[in-house]
Amino acid sequence: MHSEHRKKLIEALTEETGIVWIKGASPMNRYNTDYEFAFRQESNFLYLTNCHEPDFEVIIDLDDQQYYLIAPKRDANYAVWMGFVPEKEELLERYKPDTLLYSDERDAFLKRRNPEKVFCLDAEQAKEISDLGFSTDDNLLADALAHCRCIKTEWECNQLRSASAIAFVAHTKVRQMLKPGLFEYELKAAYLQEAMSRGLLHEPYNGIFAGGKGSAVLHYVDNNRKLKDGDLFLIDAGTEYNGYAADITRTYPVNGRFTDLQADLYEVCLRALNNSIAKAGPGVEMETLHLEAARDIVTGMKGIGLLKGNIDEMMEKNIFALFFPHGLGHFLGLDTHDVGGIPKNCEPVDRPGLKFLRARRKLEPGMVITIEPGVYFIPALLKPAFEDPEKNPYLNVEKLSTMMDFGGYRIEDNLIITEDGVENLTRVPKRLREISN
Ligand SMILES: [Mn+2]
Repeated sequence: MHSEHRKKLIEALTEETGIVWIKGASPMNRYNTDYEFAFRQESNFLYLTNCHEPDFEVIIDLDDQQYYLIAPKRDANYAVWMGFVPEKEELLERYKPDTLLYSDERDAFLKRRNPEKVFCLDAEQAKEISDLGFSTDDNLLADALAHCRCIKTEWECNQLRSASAIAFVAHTKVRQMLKPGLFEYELKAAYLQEAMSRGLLHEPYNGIFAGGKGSAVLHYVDNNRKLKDGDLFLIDAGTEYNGYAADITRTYPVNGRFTDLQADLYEVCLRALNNSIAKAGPGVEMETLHLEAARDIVTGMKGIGLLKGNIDEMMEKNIFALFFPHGLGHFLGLDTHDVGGIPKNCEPVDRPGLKFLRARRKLEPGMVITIEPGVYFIPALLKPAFEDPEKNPYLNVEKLSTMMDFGGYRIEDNLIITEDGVENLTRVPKRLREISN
């Protein structure tokens, strides 16, 4: 599986001569203390090696396709404090490099090999090699890896399926527990219990467990408030399986039953999601999906009397971005906001709502994306809009002014783009009758 990833990279750099060198991640500490964060390998390094251990390096020779893994030379002191130091045979068996080197052998190896060019991930890593007197390139490699990583292999799709399957169990647990009076962190604890007790020790991102007005804060992570009867509850939480992420959001009524207005708005958000999923597939542009979802939201909100006026005009004047200020979705993989979403030659857009779209390209089979429309009532956006003569005519100010603590909705599924459409990885229920009594 990882040999396939290395092969893809060699193919992507087929015009080039020399070697790829990447330094994997080192442990990270909390400020200047000896408290060490849980180790998570850097994603490009993980992609090429499946090595979850700190302080390793990799060399891939573009000329003869040899794969070298460079292990840190550890001393007895390390074994005493940090744990088991594998023997050379164990490392060969575990990672199957063509050659295993130790860190103290690296410079001599590079001198012997004397590559025409060394391809590095970034300027900082390149400096370590150029200081040794070799010619480096820190431009091509990151793009080549993004090119490889954005089309998933079947093995990668299976990791993503497993991540989604466990996230399903954890999301279900939270939905079943939800009731007024609980603290947001109790739900987070229950979620993590389900994931961690299945061996998933890493979160792919800091989960959002937000009741009431916190649900309208896009990256709310305080998770410390008490849930109130009648409020919305938004959970945006994933799992990481062999490094691959699930990223799932649901919005529920805290007390198990939406009010009529809450239910109507839920349906607006859900319709935008369902329509986007129905339209997604090879050849479709993410920007088109985004604007069509925005149109669904504006149309739905007009239908329930929160907006008024001509839909085309509201689209033109970016009224949608007052309620849906983030991107419709992003690539998903080893990183939650995975690489490859925005091609290098892509012109930046400054349009509200679209400028945060993290995937702006034509979809192809093997790409994995999230679709996550949202409808939020954010005082920081709405209050100035009430006073803005360009926007005010489209807003039902009287009604919207009463909704400053209403919160918001986001519903998010994970999709694999297939030859003829999509495979939806997310099974967490989302129909109104499944989540509200
Ligand atoms: Mn997401």
